[in-house]
Amino acid sequence: MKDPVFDLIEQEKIRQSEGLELIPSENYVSKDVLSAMGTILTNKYSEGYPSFEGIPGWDEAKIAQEILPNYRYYGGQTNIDRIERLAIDRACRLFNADHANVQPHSGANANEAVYYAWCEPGDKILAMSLPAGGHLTHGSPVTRSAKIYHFIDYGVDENGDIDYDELEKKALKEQPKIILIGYSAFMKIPDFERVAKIGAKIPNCLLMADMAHVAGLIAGKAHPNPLDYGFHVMTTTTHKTLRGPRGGLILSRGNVASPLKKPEKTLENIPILIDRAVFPGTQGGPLEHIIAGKAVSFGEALKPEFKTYAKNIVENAKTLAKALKQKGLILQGDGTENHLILVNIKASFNIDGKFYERALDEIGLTLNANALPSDKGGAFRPSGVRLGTPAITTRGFGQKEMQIIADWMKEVALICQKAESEENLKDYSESLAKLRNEVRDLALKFPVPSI
Ligand code: DSN
Repeated sequence: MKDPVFDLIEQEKIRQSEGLELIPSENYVSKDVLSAMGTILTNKYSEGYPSFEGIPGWDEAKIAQEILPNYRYYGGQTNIDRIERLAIDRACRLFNADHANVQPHSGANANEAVYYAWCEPGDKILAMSLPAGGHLTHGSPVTRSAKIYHFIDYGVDENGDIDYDELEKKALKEQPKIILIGYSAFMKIPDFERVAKIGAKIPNCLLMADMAHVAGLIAGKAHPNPLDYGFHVMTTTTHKTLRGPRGGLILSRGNVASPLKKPEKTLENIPILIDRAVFPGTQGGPLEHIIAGKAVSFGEALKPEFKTYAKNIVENAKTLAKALKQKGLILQGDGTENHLILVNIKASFNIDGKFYERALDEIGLTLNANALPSDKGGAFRPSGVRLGTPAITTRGFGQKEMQIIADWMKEVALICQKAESEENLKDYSESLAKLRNEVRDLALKFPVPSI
């Protein structure tokens, strides 16, 4: 009997094809990325690293042919080393970095490895608070890191921008070991230069940027790169705007050398400290099938057409934000400078984010309820919803389709307003079914690349 898992995968293919993905942290990989992931590379153990020695910088043809020296704990690495080395070199080119560690299994693992590389238990880390738009891994008390390190937070001002004065005041007072700029619900472009100047006043302060959401925009030159402004480390996931496989990545500036020798804790040695912190510090065997997928996606992001893609993501987000505002939806920060939009649906239509998320799901628009800064509704009944344009831009959506999505979102908000509760949505099933058909018709005109 066929394993029912495969039927469920087929169902999920239909859901993805017939619906529209508006969650700003999701995307659709290419066929090539998908093929690289589903390979026999999953059979191999390869703890350790390929060497950096004796290889001409960024000569892909040579890397693909030459037998590389390595620091691995298992034999049989001939092909694995070349694949991982291609991933590392492409990542460095893409983000203008001296070093890349492509092994983190996720963004959370990448962040944890950086804290472990640079901090001792009890050291201070200054990061954006979760309600302001920061991420769980930036010091939420429910995480392991928060039990080990001492997180201090900064927030956003009334315009939704980082409160740089607060950040500076706290940084100078607390003298943190890390200043972290990163977020999962923030619509502005950070002033990296200003933060780098603040960090330079604090001895041995590591400047870290968690750019998981905007890494693809940085790669496509539609967003500034923190490493160009004096930041030492940038972490990211590889599956959001970057459009690679689900996973993590750490980019850094500094000396690149053997991870075997224990280096002194200096900012110049950050690449080696990070390698040691990923393996053996916090992870075991790397997922080489996923690293192959990362290598392929980085190759795609190095192509000129990726710049167009990144530009279109931002243009679409700005158009969608404007259209939503025209329809009476109130936006946190009054709009967006990146790919992400945060709607205060409570203030707009007096409905909560979870109710609105569920009603939009009914018509095939997927986004997520999200707390707003100083939200009274908590994580389960927040006042906002978060949406974004990376996935629909991959499908080829443009300005015209943004207007149509804004129309649908307004119609569903009005239905929710009239229904007043989720149970009463059944009274509007005809209207919702009509919208569901419209979403499906449009979605099918723009196929998902890997399906
Ligand atoms: N879960 C991701 C997001 O949706 O923003 C962040 O890790």
